[in-house]
Formats: sequence, C-alpha cells, structure tokens
Amino acid sequence: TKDKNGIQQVVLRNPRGASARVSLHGGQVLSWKTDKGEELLFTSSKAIFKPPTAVRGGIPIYFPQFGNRGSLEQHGFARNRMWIIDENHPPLHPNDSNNKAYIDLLLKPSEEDLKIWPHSFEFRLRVGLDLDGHLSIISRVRNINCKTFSFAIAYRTYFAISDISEVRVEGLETLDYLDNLCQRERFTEQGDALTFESEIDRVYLSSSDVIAVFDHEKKRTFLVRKEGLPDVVVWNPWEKKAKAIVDLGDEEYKQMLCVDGAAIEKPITLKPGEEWTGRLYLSVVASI
Ligand code: TA6
Repeated sequence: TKDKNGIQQVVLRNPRGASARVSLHGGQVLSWKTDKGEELLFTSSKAIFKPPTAVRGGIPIYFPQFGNRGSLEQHGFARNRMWIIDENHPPLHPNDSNNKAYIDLLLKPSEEDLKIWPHSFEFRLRVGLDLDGHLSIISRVRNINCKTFSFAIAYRTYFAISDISEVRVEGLETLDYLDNLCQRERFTEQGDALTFESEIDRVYLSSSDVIAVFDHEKKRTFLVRKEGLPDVVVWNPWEKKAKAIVDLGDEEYKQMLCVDGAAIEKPITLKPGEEWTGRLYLSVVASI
C-alpha cells in the first residue's frame, strides 16, 4: 500500500487478524494491532507524514547516534531516510523466521550521509509478526568499510496508553541511569516500579532483558524483550515540552509512553566485515 504522499508501506497480518504496518520511510513501524483491532502504538494526531521528518509515533529507529552530538542530525539519519525492500536478505537463525509474516528492509548510506558519517554499512531490518501477534524487530548492521566504526541505536517505541498517571514500568528498579534532563548525569534508581508525574527522559543502563509496562485502566501489560540492547530509554515530554513539540498535541503526552530498547552508553563497535545483531520483541498480555 501507499500513503497519501506516495510512500510505500507494508502491512503484515497473522492468520488470527493481528496486524502491523511498516513504512519504507525510516523503516518505521507505524501501527501494531491486536487480533481485536486495538492499536497498541501511539501516533500523534499532529504527526507529519512528509519525509524527511520522522512520524511522531510508532517505532522510529535512532541510528547511528542517540541525541544530537556533532554534525549528525538529531538521533541519526536512519529514521529520516527511505529504506528499500531487501530481496536478498541473508538467512537468519531459524527461530527468527518461524511462523511469521515478515518484511525485510535495507538501508545503505547515501553519498550525502557518507560526508557526515564516513562509514559504509548495510543495515538489514526484519519486522515480523508471529501467530500470537507478537512483534519482532531484528536488526543486523554490517561494517562494509575498511575502518572500524561505532554506533548507538535505539528503537523509540511509542506505546499507546490510557493515561500516563495510570501506568507503571517494572524492570528498571535499582539500575543506574543517565538523566537527559541533567546533562546526562548519572543517578541510581531508588524506588520500586516507575510511575509518572512529570517529564522524564532517562537512559537506564544494563537492564534485564524483560521490561513490563502495566496499564491499569486498559488492563493490559506490554512486555519488551530484547537481545543485544542493554539500555532502556524512558521518555515522556509532559505538559510543557509537549506544547513546544509542533507535531504533538498539547494533551497527547498523556496517551503515550516511550520505552525503548537501546544500546547507548557503550557504543557498538564493528571491525571491517563484522556484523552486529539486535533483537526487540514486543508483546501484550491482558492483566487484572
Ligand atoms: O529521549 C531523548 C530525546 O532526545 C528527548 O530529549 C526528546 O527530545 C525526544 O528524544 C524526541 O526527539 P525528536 O527528535 O523525535 O523530537
């Protein structure tokens, strides 16, 4: 299918009626629905569907940097570029392709990208939806350069929630985090589960491989499972910042929470010819 700007999107469906929609712009997942048709990802009503701006919602991929250091654009260029469908995807581990509807995408740097970030790479992305409606995002980044390079990556995941004040995140207790609201100063999480009453923008370091996002009102829990992605970003702009973000409605911060599988603190380093694989699995379960 194509969106109204002519950008190709691929819809994945499983036999039970769950679905996911992936845009070639950014390789970004824009929708993930249960077999009952409930949307699980937030997209802003003010989202701009015009490249190169990444859509405010879904799962934009931040690569090759997190943040806005140096001459690279904020959060890197991957989310802003057009990806292509990868017809020659090298085989993956059998567990990564069983019983799944999937699409393989590929990003290579343009000449302009190479001027800003002089490292040749191939970024292969497989987005899959299995029989239970679980979404998987498997990334493989290969260094096809003759020099070593390092990168950071984050799967910014805008979960659709009932109300930010009704949500709790478990799995980050006692971890160290870098606070983006305090020049990335390092702190240690003290409390129990995370609840929200003001702006948050943190990179939790070396977390366990499963994080849970409980939504009491909707009686559902998102599970974020990850491999090769030690860090977790938690972001909600809250009222004041939401007002300053042009493609986010003033009150919409209440309906979104970003919990991102990421590798930020210790960049991933690839020697020539080496490849890195990262896996993110998202599922949703009913809770009481
Ligand atoms: O969580 C990191 C962060 O840079 C925040 O500080 C916030 O600005 C957010 O990501 C959104 O970035 P974006 O470029 O999508 O507006």
